[in-house]
Amino acid sequence: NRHKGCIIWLTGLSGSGKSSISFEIERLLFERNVSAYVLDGDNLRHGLNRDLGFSADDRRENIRRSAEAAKLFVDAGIITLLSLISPYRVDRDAARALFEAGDFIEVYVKCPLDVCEQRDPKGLYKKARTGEIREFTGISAPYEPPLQPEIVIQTDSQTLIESAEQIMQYLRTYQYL
Ligand code: GGZ
Repeated sequence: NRHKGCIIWLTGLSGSGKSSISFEIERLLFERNVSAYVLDGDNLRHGLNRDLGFSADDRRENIRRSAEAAKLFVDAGIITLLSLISPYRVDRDAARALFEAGDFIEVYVKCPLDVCEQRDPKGLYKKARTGEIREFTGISAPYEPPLQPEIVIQTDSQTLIESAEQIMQYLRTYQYL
């Protein structure tokens, strides 16, 4: 049962819900016997990108390598989910350029900064506020929202199931499923 691959690129603030949505979709696709794989920014930074920090240059290189890795999975026909803050528009557009038109699905995981900061699952916002972590996205480093994302998900007002279903619907509409 071979499908055409695509990349679902989830961009948004830390704590916006990118990883949770990715893994929920991976689970839904697995149930349907569709090959899917999640590449998570935080995980990639433990291996492939362990030499990189959070300067604008390092983020660019992080995104470039992650996109190249994702491209291998897409070429293999896998629905690939990549969750990266990817705060700079120019870097996301460079990633998009690696893929065939239509195969790059930019998902803006939209959530107000104060809600992300309230969630603070790893205590990183607290550390960013005290200055213990520098160049933290949303606090001391920029986040440039996508201008024309294929999908916008509002995680402060919709459930995880609704968010995942929104992406599944897109995949059905564009015949990736
Ligand atoms: C942003 C940081 C930082 C700084 C550590 N700024 O929510 P998390 O914790 O689990 O995932 C975030 C991850 C961000 O890595 P990305 O590869 O997605 O970033 S980028 O696309 O901008 O290269 C966050 C944690 O690392 N983290 N320090 N200063 N996020």
